[in-house]
Parts: sequence; structure tokens; C-alpha cells
Amino acid sequence: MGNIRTVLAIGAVATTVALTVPAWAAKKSKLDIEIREWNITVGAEAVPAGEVDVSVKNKGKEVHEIVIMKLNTNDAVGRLPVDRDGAIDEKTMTFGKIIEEFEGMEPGKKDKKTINLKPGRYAIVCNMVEQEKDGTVEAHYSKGMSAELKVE
Ligand SMILES: [Cu+2]
Repeated sequence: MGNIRTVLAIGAVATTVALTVPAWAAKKSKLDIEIREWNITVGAEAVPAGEVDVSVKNKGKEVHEIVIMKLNTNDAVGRLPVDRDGAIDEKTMTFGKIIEEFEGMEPGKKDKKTINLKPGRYAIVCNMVEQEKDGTVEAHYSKGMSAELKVE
């Protein structure tokens, strides 16, 4: 009769869990991202998997963007493959996967999106490339605009 008792016990545990945390009431987590020349500050090292309210604020003096990409196990956030300009080629990249973008963030601009994140490691980068008047190309990623986020 041991087996039946085990099944009943598991059933009771499952019911308790369902009553305590119904799926529809699962809490969203929040993540604040600040961007400026030449870094990205992420408000948490890790967030729980699921819905995340992501707020981005440009505290810099130039236009920036945020690209959130899921990485493969061995990808290093600050050492992702780049093109001649020093930017990540989003069309041909063979690592990771782009999950969401906040494009054309003017200085002082705030933006917010709710994103569903699966467990894993993520890179948060600004992948803007600008050409200065003297012809110099400035790739924000190569100037240090990247940060890591873990989703657990
Ligand atoms: Cu930038």
C-alpha cells in the first residue's frame, strides 16, 4: 500500500502549492537599466525567469540603444565577435539570440517593456555605431557598453 500513500501525499503537496501561488498571480519582476557614455548599469545581477518589466533610461549625452540577447554557455559578454567597426553584426551573429531591443534612445529618454525571459545568461549591449566628422568610427559596444544579466 506504500505506493498509494505516496501518490496521495504528492497530490496534497501539489494542491497546497497551487493554492499558494496560482499561475495567474505570478509576480512580475523589475529591472532597471541605465545607459550613458560608455557603460550600462543593470539594477540586478539576476532576476527570476518569467515576466520582467524592463525600464531603460538614457542618462548620457548621446543617442544609445539597448539590445538584450540570450547567450550560449561559453559566450563572454565583453568579448563577443564583432565586425570591422567593432560592433556586433546582428544579422550574421552565430552566438546567442536577440530577445528585445530599445532603439534610438535619445538623451533623457525613458522606455519600458515587459519581456518574458527564460533561464540563462544574457548580454545587455548598446550596439550603436557612429561616424564622427573626421571619419572615425565609434562602436559603442567596443567602448564598453555591455553588461551581463542572469535569469534563474
Ligand atoms: Cu551607446
